[in-house]
Amino acid sequence: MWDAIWTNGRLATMTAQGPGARVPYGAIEDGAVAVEDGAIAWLGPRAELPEAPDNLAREAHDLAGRWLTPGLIDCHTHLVYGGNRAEEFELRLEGASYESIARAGGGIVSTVAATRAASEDELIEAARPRLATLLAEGATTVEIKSGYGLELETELKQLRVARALAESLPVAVKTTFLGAHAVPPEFAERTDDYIDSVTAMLPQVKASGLADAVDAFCEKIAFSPEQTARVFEAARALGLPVKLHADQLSDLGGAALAARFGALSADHLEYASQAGIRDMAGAGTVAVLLPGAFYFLRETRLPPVEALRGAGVPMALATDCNPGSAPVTSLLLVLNMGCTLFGLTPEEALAGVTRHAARALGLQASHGTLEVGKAADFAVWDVERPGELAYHVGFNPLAYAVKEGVIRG
Ligand code: DI6
Ligand code: FE
Repeated sequence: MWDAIWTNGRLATMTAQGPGARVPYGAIEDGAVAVEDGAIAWLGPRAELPEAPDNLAREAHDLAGRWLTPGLIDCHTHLVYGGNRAEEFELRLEGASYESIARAGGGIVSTVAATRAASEDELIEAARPRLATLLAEGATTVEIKSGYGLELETELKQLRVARALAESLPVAVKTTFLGAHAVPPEFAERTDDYIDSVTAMLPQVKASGLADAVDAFCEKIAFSPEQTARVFEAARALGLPVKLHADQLSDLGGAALAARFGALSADHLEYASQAGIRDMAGAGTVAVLLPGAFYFLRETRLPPVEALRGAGVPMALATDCNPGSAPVTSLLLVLNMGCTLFGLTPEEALAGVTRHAARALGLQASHGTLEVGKAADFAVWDVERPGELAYHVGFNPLAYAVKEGVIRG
């Protein structure tokens, strides 16, 4: 007896269904999925079930023709932070420059101050509704970065909050240490010294067990490729996987740098070069595209989607949820933006928040597709076709989600 079975649904497995004959969305019409111990135990056309569903599982659920997809994965967020930047948004729309706001103590430094000042409980309470909003649209795994502490104690506080959120909500959280996010005020004009301090934090971050990966912001307004490489070398020495905010505002060779270190992902990539894309393809580095930041910053330079597609680089999509450049908590909106702004197909967009998002977190063996042996993380949708998930704007067709075999309330 399996623990539970879902029948009478249409399955978007997001796998390649057999060589040659590519089936869109890896779809199985009139499918069934069985679950045992939180993992997928059986999956296929209902007609191939050996017996009636009631004889096969302790619980039988009727999907009534709805679509079932892998649970959604948001593989790039900064959703643990203090305060917000709505006031900065208003000032900018009244004509204030980013620089004048920063000089007046606004910008990223204001989020750092608010995050340092907040208690762990305050950060949990601030982040919980943002995370809950992602869950309400079918997210079952979310990555959360630090990077608003910029000193060890607060960075660890952010990572503890990320872990605590996973305890209090039915979601898996992967954490990323982003000490190299910005230069804190106490290191103004001493960027190299701050990088020394980040590499000195890394052994303690590793020992804490609070970080699953290490990220950095390689950009003119943040850290150079050389400074980023120093962080990555220290991470590699500790056996921590790396990811990179790369080529968002200018081409600093971030894509190639990420590939050189075998990064799980290179994220943003609006200015990535052809050579960088080729290196990513060779290294198996996932491109994480972030249309919410592109939209909110009113950028015009599009990421090289055609070149990424041509090179066979897997493309993930994520919210980049953060208070400065992407106050976004909707993966469904990101699906839509991935299509309307970046030219992805709805199928590519859905793969970007399932299969490829899992790979961007190193979870491709256990998450991201509907396959026997993988985690039983599903989203059940009231839609006629899976492309509808990218089509609606501001409408949520989620019926319910399942996390490790358990229906989420
Ligand atoms: N890229 C960005 O655009 C943001 N962080 C990052 O790595 C900005 C974050 C902020 O302004 O708070
Ligand atoms: Fe980011």
